[in-house]
Amino acid sequence: MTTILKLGGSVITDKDSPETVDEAALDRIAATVAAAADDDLVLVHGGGSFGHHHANEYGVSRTRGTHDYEGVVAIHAAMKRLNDAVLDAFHAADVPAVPVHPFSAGFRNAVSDLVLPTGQVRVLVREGFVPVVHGDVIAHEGRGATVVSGDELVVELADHLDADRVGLCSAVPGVYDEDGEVIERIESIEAVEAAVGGSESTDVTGGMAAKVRELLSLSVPAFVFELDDAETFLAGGSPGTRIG
Ligand code: IP8
Repeated sequence: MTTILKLGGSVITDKDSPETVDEAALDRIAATVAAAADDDLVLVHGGGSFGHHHANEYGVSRTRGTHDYEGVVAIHAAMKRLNDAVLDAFHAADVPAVPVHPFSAGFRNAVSDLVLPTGQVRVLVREGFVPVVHGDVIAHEGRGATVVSGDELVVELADHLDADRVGLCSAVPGVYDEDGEVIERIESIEAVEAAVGGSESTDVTGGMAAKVRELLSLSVPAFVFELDDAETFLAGGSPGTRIG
Protein backbone atom coordinates (compact mmCIF):
# COMPACT_ATOMS: atom_id res chain seq x y z
CA MET A 1 0.00 0.00 0.00
CA THR A 2 1.41 3.39 -1.03
CA THR A 3 0.41 6.57 0.73
CA ILE A 4 1.16 10.11 -0.43
CA LEU A 5 1.01 12.67 2.35
CA LYS A 6 1.36 16.36 1.65
CA LEU A 7 2.35 18.68 4.44
CA GLY A 8 0.85 22.06 3.65
CA GLY A 9 3.23 25.01 3.70
CA SER A 10 0.91 26.78 6.13
CA VAL A 11 1.14 23.82 8.55
CA ILE A 12 4.92 23.57 8.71
CA THR A 13 5.80 27.28 8.41
CA ASP A 14 4.48 30.56 9.70
CA LYS A 15 3.08 31.71 6.39
CA ASP A 16 3.09 35.42 7.21
CA SER A 17 6.66 35.64 8.45
CA PRO A 18 9.37 35.07 5.78
CA GLU A 19 11.32 31.82 6.06
CA THR A 20 10.01 30.78 9.47
CA VAL A 21 9.59 27.09 10.21
CA ASP A 22 6.86 26.03 12.65
CA GLU A 23 9.15 23.66 14.56
CA ALA A 24 6.43 22.40 16.90
CA ALA A 25 4.11 21.44 14.04
CA LEU A 26 6.94 19.83 12.11
CA ASP A 27 8.08 17.80 15.11
CA ARG A 28 4.51 16.72 15.73
CA ILE A 29 3.91 15.48 12.19
CA ALA A 30 7.29 13.74 12.19
CA ALA A 31 6.40 11.91 15.42
CA THR A 32 2.98 10.98 14.01
CA VAL A 33 4.52 9.56 10.83
CA ALA A 34 7.16 7.70 12.84
CA ALA A 35 4.47 6.08 15.01
CA ALA A 36 2.22 5.07 12.09
CA ALA A 37 2.29 1.59 10.52
CA ASP A 38 5.08 1.50 7.98
CA ASP A 39 3.29 1.39 4.63
CA ASP A 40 5.17 2.80 1.65
CA LEU A 41 5.11 6.53 2.14
CA VAL A 42 5.99 9.52 -0.02
CA LEU A 43 5.94 12.95 1.56
CA VAL A 44 5.41 16.19 -0.34
CA HIS A 45 5.58 19.64 1.20
CA GLY A 46 4.46 23.06 0.07
CA GLY A 47 6.24 26.38 0.04
CA GLY A 48 4.75 28.26 2.97
CA SER A 49 6.74 31.32 3.93
CA PHE A 50 9.79 30.01 2.04
CA GLY A 51 8.80 29.54 -1.63
CA HIS A 52 5.84 31.91 -1.90
CA HIS A 53 7.57 35.04 -0.65
CA HIS A 54 10.43 34.65 -3.13
CA ALA A 55 8.13 33.65 -5.99
CA ASN A 56 6.03 36.71 -5.29
CA GLU A 57 9.07 38.97 -5.19
CA TYR A 58 10.15 37.80 -8.65
CA GLY A 59 6.61 37.73 -10.05
CA VAL A 60 6.65 33.99 -10.68
CA SER A 61 3.58 31.75 -10.46
CA ARG A 62 2.44 28.48 -12.01
CA THR A 63 1.72 30.33 -15.26
CA ARG A 64 3.91 33.46 -15.06
CA GLY A 65 7.52 32.52 -15.75
CA THR A 66 10.86 34.24 -15.35
CA HIS A 67 14.15 34.18 -17.25
CA ASP A 68 15.91 35.84 -14.31
CA TYR A 69 18.42 33.34 -12.97
CA GLU A 70 18.52 35.13 -9.64
CA GLY A 71 14.80 34.59 -9.17
CA VAL A 72 15.04 30.91 -10.10
CA VAL A 73 17.93 30.35 -7.71
CA ALA A 74 16.29 32.35 -4.89
CA ILE A 75 13.05 30.34 -5.06
CA HIS A 76 14.79 26.98 -5.39
CA ALA A 77 17.31 27.73 -2.62
CA ALA A 78 14.53 28.78 -0.25
CA MET A 79 12.65 25.55 -0.95
CA LYS A 80 15.79 23.53 -0.34
CA ARG A 81 16.24 25.29 3.02
CA LEU A 82 12.70 24.33 3.98
CA ASN A 83 13.27 20.78 2.69
CA ASP A 84 16.39 20.53 4.87
CA ALA A 85 14.37 21.60 7.92
CA VAL A 86 11.72 18.98 7.11
CA LEU A 87 14.36 16.29 6.71
CA ASP A 88 15.99 17.26 10.03
CA ALA A 89 12.68 16.92 11.87
CA PHE A 90 11.95 13.51 10.34
CA HIS A 91 15.48 12.26 11.01
CA ALA A 92 15.12 13.29 14.66
CA ALA A 93 12.05 11.00 14.74
CA ASP A 94 14.01 8.18 13.03
CA VAL A 95 12.10 8.37 9.75
CA PRO A 96 14.42 7.51 6.80
CA ALA A 97 13.54 10.68 4.87
CA VAL A 98 15.54 11.62 1.75
CA PRO A 99 15.22 14.70 -0.51
CA VAL A 100 13.86 14.82 -4.05
CA HIS A 101 14.12 18.23 -5.77
CA PRO A 102 11.70 18.69 -8.71
CA PHE A 103 13.81 21.50 -10.26
CA SER A 104 16.54 18.99 -11.08
CA ALA A 105 14.14 16.35 -12.34
CA GLY A 106 11.23 17.74 -14.34
CA PHE A 107 9.89 20.54 -16.55
CA ARG A 108 6.74 21.91 -18.13
CA ASN A 109 6.42 21.46 -21.87
CA ALA A 110 5.20 24.01 -24.44
CA VAL A 111 1.54 23.29 -23.56
CA SER A 112 2.38 23.68 -19.86
CA ASP A 113 1.95 20.03 -18.95
CA LEU A 114 4.15 18.91 -16.11
CA VAL A 115 6.67 16.23 -17.11
CA LEU A 116 8.05 14.61 -13.99
CA PRO A 117 10.11 11.43 -13.89
CA THR A 118 9.11 9.40 -10.85
CA GLY A 119 11.21 6.24 -11.26
CA GLN A 120 13.69 7.46 -8.67
CA VAL A 121 10.86 8.00 -6.15
CA ARG A 122 9.48 4.50 -6.81
CA VAL A 123 12.91 2.91 -6.29
CA LEU A 124 13.62 4.95 -3.15
CA VAL A 125 10.31 3.80 -1.66
CA ARG A 126 10.99 0.16 -2.56
CA GLU A 127 14.40 0.44 -0.95
CA GLY A 128 12.86 1.54 2.32
CA PHE A 129 13.33 5.31 2.14
CA VAL A 130 10.71 8.00 2.59
CA PRO A 131 11.21 10.45 -0.30
CA VAL A 132 10.41 14.06 0.57
CA VAL A 133 9.42 15.97 -2.58
CA HIS A 134 8.58 19.69 -2.48
CA GLY A 135 6.90 22.51 -4.36
CA ASP A 136 9.60 24.16 -6.41
CA VAL A 137 10.50 26.28 -9.41
CA ILE A 138 10.74 24.29 -12.62
CA ALA A 139 11.90 24.80 -16.23
CA HIS A 140 9.03 25.82 -18.51
CA GLU A 141 9.35 25.62 -22.27
CA GLY A 142 8.82 29.13 -23.72
CA ARG A 143 8.41 30.83 -20.33
CA GLY A 144 11.73 30.37 -18.56
CA ALA A 145 10.80 28.85 -15.23
CA THR A 146 7.51 28.70 -13.32
CA VAL A 147 6.37 27.40 -9.95
CA VAL A 148 5.24 23.81 -9.50
CA SER A 149 2.95 23.43 -6.50
CA GLY A 150 3.03 20.60 -4.02
CA ASP A 151 -0.55 19.73 -5.04
CA GLU A 152 0.49 19.22 -8.68
CA LEU A 153 3.30 16.99 -7.48
CA VAL A 154 0.89 14.99 -5.31
CA VAL A 155 -1.31 14.33 -8.35
CA GLU A 156 1.65 13.30 -10.55
CA LEU A 157 3.12 11.06 -7.89
CA ALA A 158 -0.22 9.49 -6.99
CA ASP A 159 -0.86 8.63 -10.66
CA HIS A 160 2.62 7.34 -11.43
CA LEU A 161 3.08 5.38 -8.21
CA ASP A 162 -0.49 3.99 -8.20
CA ALA A 163 -1.01 5.42 -4.73
CA ASP A 164 -3.76 3.91 -2.62
CA ARG A 165 -4.24 6.87 -0.31
CA VAL A 166 -3.65 10.59 -0.68
CA GLY A 167 -3.77 12.99 2.24
CA LEU A 168 -3.27 16.72 2.52
CA CYS A 169 -2.43 17.89 5.99
CA SER A 170 -3.64 21.46 5.95
CA ALA A 171 -3.96 24.45 8.31
CA VAL A 172 -7.74 23.97 8.32
CA PRO A 173 -9.79 20.86 9.27
CA GLY A 174 -11.12 20.42 5.72
CA VAL A 175 -12.63 22.42 2.88
CA TYR A 176 -15.18 24.91 4.21
CA ASP A 177 -18.58 25.63 2.72
CA GLU A 178 -20.01 29.16 2.58
CA ASP A 179 -21.17 28.90 6.22
CA GLY A 180 -17.74 27.93 7.46
CA GLU A 181 -18.68 24.26 7.95
CA VAL A 182 -16.32 21.51 6.79
CA ILE A 183 -17.68 19.88 3.63
CA GLU A 184 -17.76 16.10 4.07
CA ARG A 185 -17.30 15.17 0.42
CA ILE A 186 -16.60 17.06 -2.83
CA GLU A 187 -17.28 15.30 -6.12
CA SER A 188 -17.19 18.26 -8.53
CA ILE A 189 -15.67 21.74 -8.50
CA GLU A 190 -18.97 23.32 -9.61
CA ALA A 191 -20.61 22.17 -6.38
CA VAL A 192 -18.17 24.17 -4.25
CA GLU A 193 -17.02 26.96 -6.57
CA ALA A 194 -18.62 29.76 -4.56
CA ALA A 195 -17.24 28.48 -1.28
CA VAL A 196 -13.60 27.86 -2.16
CA GLY A 197 -12.17 31.35 -2.37
CA GLY A 198 -8.53 32.50 -2.53
CA SER A 199 -5.85 32.17 0.11
CA GLU A 200 -5.34 35.10 2.48
CA SER A 201 -1.55 34.91 2.70
CA THR A 202 0.91 35.22 -0.17
CA ASP A 203 0.17 32.12 -2.23
CA VAL A 204 1.31 32.07 -5.84
CA THR A 205 -0.30 28.72 -6.60
CA GLY A 206 -3.97 29.53 -6.12
CA GLY A 207 -5.15 28.50 -2.63
CA MET A 208 -7.98 26.05 -1.93
CA ALA A 209 -9.76 26.27 -5.32
CA ALA A 210 -6.64 25.16 -7.18
CA LYS A 211 -6.08 22.43 -4.60
CA VAL A 212 -9.59 21.00 -5.03
CA ARG A 213 -9.33 21.14 -8.83
CA GLU A 214 -6.02 19.24 -8.78
CA LEU A 215 -7.30 16.60 -6.40
CA LEU A 216 -10.50 15.96 -8.34
CA SER A 217 -8.38 14.71 -11.23
CA LEU A 218 -7.05 11.80 -9.15
CA SER A 219 -8.32 8.26 -9.60
CA VAL A 220 -8.25 7.68 -5.82
CA PRO A 221 -9.96 9.84 -3.19
CA ALA A 222 -7.92 12.48 -1.40
CA PHE A 223 -8.52 13.76 2.11
CA VAL A 224 -7.92 17.31 3.32
CA PHE A 225 -7.53 17.46 7.11
CA GLU A 226 -5.68 19.29 9.86
CA LEU A 227 -2.65 18.20 11.85
CA ASP A 228 -4.78 16.78 14.69
CA ASP A 229 -6.25 14.29 12.19
CA ALA A 230 -2.99 13.12 10.60
CA GLU A 231 -2.87 10.09 12.89
CA THR A 232 -6.41 9.06 11.87
CA PHE A 233 -5.52 9.39 8.19
CA LEU A 234 -2.32 7.37 8.54
CA ALA A 235 -4.25 4.70 10.44
CA GLY A 236 -6.57 4.28 7.43
CA GLY A 237 -9.38 6.61 8.53
CA SER A 238 -11.16 9.27 6.47
CA PRO A 239 -10.82 12.60 8.30
CA GLY A 240 -11.76 16.09 7.07
CA THR A 241 -13.06 16.52 3.53
CA ARG A 242 -13.03 13.67 1.05
CA ILE A 243 -12.34 14.90 -2.48
CA GLY A 244 -13.36 12.49 -5.25
O1 IP8 B 1 2.81 25.70 -1.41
C1 IP8 B 1 4.60 26.17 -3.98
O2 IP8 B 1 4.08 24.98 -3.46
P1 IP8 B 1 2.66 24.99 -2.71
C2 IP8 B 1 6.12 26.19 -3.99
O3 IP8 B 1 2.31 23.55 -2.55
C3 IP8 B 1 6.71 27.52 -4.32
O4 IP8 B 1 1.68 25.70 -3.61
C4 IP8 B 1 8.07 27.51 -4.84
C5 IP8 B 1 6.12 28.67 -4.18
